[in-house]
Amino acid sequence: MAFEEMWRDLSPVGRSASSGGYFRQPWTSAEGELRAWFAEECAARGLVVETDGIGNQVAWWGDGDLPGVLTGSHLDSVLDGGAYDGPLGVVSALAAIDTLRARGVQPGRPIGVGVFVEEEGSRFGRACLGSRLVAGATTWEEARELRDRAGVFLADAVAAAGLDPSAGLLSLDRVGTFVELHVEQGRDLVDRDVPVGLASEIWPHGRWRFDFAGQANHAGTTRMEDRHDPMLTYAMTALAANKQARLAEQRATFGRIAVEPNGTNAVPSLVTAWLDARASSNAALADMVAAIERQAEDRAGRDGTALVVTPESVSGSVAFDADLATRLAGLGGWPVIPTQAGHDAGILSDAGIPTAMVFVRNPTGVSHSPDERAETADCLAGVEALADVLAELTRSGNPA
Ligand code: HGY
Ligand code: MN
Ligand code: MN
Repeated sequence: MAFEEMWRDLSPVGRSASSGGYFRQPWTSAEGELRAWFAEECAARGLVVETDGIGNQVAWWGDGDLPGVLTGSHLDSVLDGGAYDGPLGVVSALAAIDTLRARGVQPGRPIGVGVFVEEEGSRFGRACLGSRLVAGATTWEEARELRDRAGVFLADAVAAAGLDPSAGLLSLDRVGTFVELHVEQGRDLVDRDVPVGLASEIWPHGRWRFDFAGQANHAGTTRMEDRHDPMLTYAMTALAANKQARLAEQRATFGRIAVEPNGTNAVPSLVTAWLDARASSNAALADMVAAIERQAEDRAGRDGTALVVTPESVSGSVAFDADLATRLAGLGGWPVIPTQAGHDAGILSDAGIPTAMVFVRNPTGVSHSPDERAETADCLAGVEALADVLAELTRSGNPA
């Protein structure tokens, strides 16, 4: 089965020998290998790939004037990420085309397979950057100034990857419907004991940079009462965020921190930490982040430190097209469930394109981790489900 062959081909690309996790950051050699792999797989299927100026890719099966159905996902990963988040949607899209062809299906409208770059925002800090640029939710003028942790500008990283942003971006003009297959990042399908589900919504979520400024000083000769220690303000803020999320039954995480000068025997001058916050509604997200900020400010006042909070990548709630979800769920009696994970599907839905997501069961629910898994049988069930969805949306005479 092509799925398993493609999966085997992808498996070693960008994989860490020590952790077994993946480092497939955008515009790096590993991700460049994935872009080439995708082009080869499309060519092997007689599909002509278009690669835009920043590395987004699309290949269409069929032509004609009817709006097409685009499916696909992303190939980049978080730092030390899992194998399935992103690539499962791309491999399944290619395998679903194989399945449709094996079934003898002649789609009544074009089917596209797409790959969006920098979905994770793991290098330049903006989630779904590729799809945001294609959908016009972010402009190239804004994005080109983004810098990675080494200070490399996005424009320079793209050029260094052999791409030319002046070549422009993919067009969504041909896209009537978008369907993204994705490994579930949670345990809903496991608890329901079903291999496949559809998405109802994406929780609002975002990333805020907290800059805690203090006074560098000697770790030994500075009395505790004389310190202005930003590490303390950060530590209390991390505890406050966890408490606020638990009280509100939402999500808050500080997973990334940078300390200056990061010395062992000095009180730091600056601690920068990134809050990832998510909630079941826009209002609940705003309330929780505001409460965390208030507690951080209060603690800064007591520590004699200074705090600046900067929103870096915020996405409002996404309610997927309910009629589309109901129609597609009916194909297999699949449950329709919410997700707290952001996806390119959310960006295209916000751009006004009727969008659906197909989830594949994750036996542990673990994601953004080398331990992320999905059983092959469930992945193959996902391919069959995606083929059913694409057949339904492209059947002659059917609305997309
Ligand atoms: O971070 C997210 O929600 C997604 O996995 N990019
Ligand atoms: Mn992810
Ligand atoms: Mn993803």
